[in-house]
Amino acid sequence: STTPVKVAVTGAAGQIGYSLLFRIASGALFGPDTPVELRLLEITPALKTLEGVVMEIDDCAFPTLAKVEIGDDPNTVFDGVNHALLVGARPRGPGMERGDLLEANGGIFAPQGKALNEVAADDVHVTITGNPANTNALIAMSNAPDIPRERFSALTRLDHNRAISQLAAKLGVPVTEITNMTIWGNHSATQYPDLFNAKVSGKSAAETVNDQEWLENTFIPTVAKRGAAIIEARGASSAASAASATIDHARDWALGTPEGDWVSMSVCSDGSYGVPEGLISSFPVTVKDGRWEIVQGLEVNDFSRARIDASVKELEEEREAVRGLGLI
Ligand code: NAX
Repeated sequence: STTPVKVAVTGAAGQIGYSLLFRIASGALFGPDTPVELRLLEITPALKTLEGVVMEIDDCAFPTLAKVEIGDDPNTVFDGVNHALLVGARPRGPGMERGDLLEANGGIFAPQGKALNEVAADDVHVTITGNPANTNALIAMSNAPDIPRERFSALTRLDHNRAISQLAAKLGVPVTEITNMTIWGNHSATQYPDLFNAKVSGKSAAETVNDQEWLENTFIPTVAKRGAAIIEARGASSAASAASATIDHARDWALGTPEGDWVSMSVCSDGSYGVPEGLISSFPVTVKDGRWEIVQGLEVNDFSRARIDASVKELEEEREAVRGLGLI
């Protein structure tokens, strides 16, 4: 039989965890023939809740689930893990400034980066979902000098999926007709979903839509502010959709992207498209054999350029702030 793939999930007792763990255990990440071992990290006060979640996981009798371990020490939980999904983060509390938020998350992602550096498997792939995801990924990466930088990524796949869904709805086509979508920049309100390189049934999405007013004043803000709209409607932030996107991201990173298409991932910039080297920014990427590559040679028109630059500027400011705090 195959050796189980060890998958760590942090913030496992949270909202996203409650959806994510069951999907991973049921085989949604690596398919029905690959057993998985779950390694679940929580803070000490949440361990009892997590025990309850594990009771429910047990009760599903998932054939693909080999084992579940839980704990509050990253050095134990991350031991030998092949994939780490870092979901747990510190939300912005009342009166918290951005600097406070970055500092609080530095207190989570710096030690978790160090622990992964010490004990994770040599092939570890690290996905950061917890917000501010891009800068948390930068902090984790900077604290794990022995893990290659390309093994850290942050989640912009939810934004990518939202953009596909909005475009398909506008045109009245199935989501399967939409390809080559890109989210550029930061997972924040400044993100830029790009319809100029996206395709609908193989043709330019921007030309098919042929409505710059909709693109600019409806499509972009709807995608960028979707998280707030979900909170407004549901009374809680996106959870099942964020879990689903985390699965899509980790699965495509492990198993590859389809021929002719690409996905959006926030990865360490090599300077492509004028994004300063070392920033964790969202790009169009293809994946083969567990390695991503930024798609090269796409046209970036003036409209796109201005929006990408604005989002990247925000990432640079966040990087300056965490540098100032000594977190990277
Ligand atoms: P919850 O507050 O429901 O759960 C977070 C869990 O993390 C809690 O159980 C908490 O105890 C745990 N935690 C806190 N510090 C920890 C630490 N040091 N080690 C381990 N666990 C720790 O939040 P949830 O709705 O699950 O969202 C989790 C994160 O995802 C948030 O930061 C949220 O902002 C972010 N999101 C990111 C998205 C993305 O697209 N990148 C979209 C969805 C979501 O907003």
